[in-house]
Amino acid sequence: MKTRVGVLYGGKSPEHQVSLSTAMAVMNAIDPHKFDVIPIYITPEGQWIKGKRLTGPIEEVKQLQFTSTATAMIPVSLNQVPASDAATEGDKETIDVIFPLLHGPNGEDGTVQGLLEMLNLPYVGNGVLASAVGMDKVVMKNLFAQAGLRQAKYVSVTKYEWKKGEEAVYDQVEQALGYPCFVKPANAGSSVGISKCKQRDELKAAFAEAFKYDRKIIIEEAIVGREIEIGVIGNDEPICSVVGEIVPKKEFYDYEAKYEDGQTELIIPAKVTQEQYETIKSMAIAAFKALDLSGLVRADFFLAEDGTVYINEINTMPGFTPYSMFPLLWQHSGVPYSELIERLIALALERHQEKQMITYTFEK
Ligand code: G1L
Repeated sequence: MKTRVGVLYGGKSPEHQVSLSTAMAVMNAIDPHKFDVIPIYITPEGQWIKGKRLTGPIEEVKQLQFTSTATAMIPVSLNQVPASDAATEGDKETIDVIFPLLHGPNGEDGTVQGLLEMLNLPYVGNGVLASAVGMDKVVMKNLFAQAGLRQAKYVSVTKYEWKKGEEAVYDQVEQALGYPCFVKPANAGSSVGISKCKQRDELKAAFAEAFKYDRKIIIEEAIVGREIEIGVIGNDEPICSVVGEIVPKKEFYDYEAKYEDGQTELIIPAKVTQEQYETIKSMAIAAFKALDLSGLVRADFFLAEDGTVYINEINTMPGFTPYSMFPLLWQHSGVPYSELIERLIALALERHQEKQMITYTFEK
């Protein structure tokens, strides 16, 4: 019996298109001898539309952008696919596991994961808590600090505190961090509203800009160094990939640099010493445990000129096309794209089975 994978993509998000092309790559890479693929599209308006089971490769993303309202579904019917929608007669009526390829406020912050938990459906990737934590740079860094992980100094400010006394807040930031520093909305889903500041005037403008996107912002000391990333997969026994380096062609890795071709160069494996690689691996595993991650994560580091390793952030839903850093790291570690997808699905099922053994009621 083939495992039935529901691939969930699209969504009310600025990354709708990224999600579509990622979903196409994932669906085309899934081994059709082992899996049935059921596409589930969330329109930019937020409507859920389930497609028929795939019977061949997808040639263009257009094929995934269903418009028919005939198959419109409410999310809670995810685990009861109507027989009338089956691609062939005799199609089993359930989905075994969901592959959520969604980004932004409803997809990466734990909300979709929560819905899937309520439906008791296994899903690939991180759970509710880890997804939510990964979405908030301040909470993430507070947990890194508690785990004793070396990181850049940072300060968090709410819009309320800022409104109450702007100058006092700037003084505090200058005292704690100095220049240059980065100002970012705390919400990690947002690649907008980020500035690098070299003096007070720029700091003021950066605050105004970042507060357009969130009620909480983070100001970080700028670390001079190389950007090194590593992939981690697993549940209770996470394993690490080789490391990769991002060489930005712009001053810093902003929204455009991230998504426009040719704006960054990836070097895999990155040239680091064995000792640096060991440090990065153990910090990535420590972060995985501290944040209660499961399935996968991409952990991002700075390697300073003196060789000191700083953790920067983790990404619970990294770029996932065959040309993105995370899949490439695994390819260079001996796990090709299709196998990576299979392993992630197996980890999802394993975590779900473990969870079924937990007792939620008290019996007398
Ligand atoms: F399901 C996984 F494996 F956890 C997963 C989910 C989402 C991996 C990678 C992603 N990434 C994305 O969804 C995106 C970055 C392409 C956003 Cl649209």
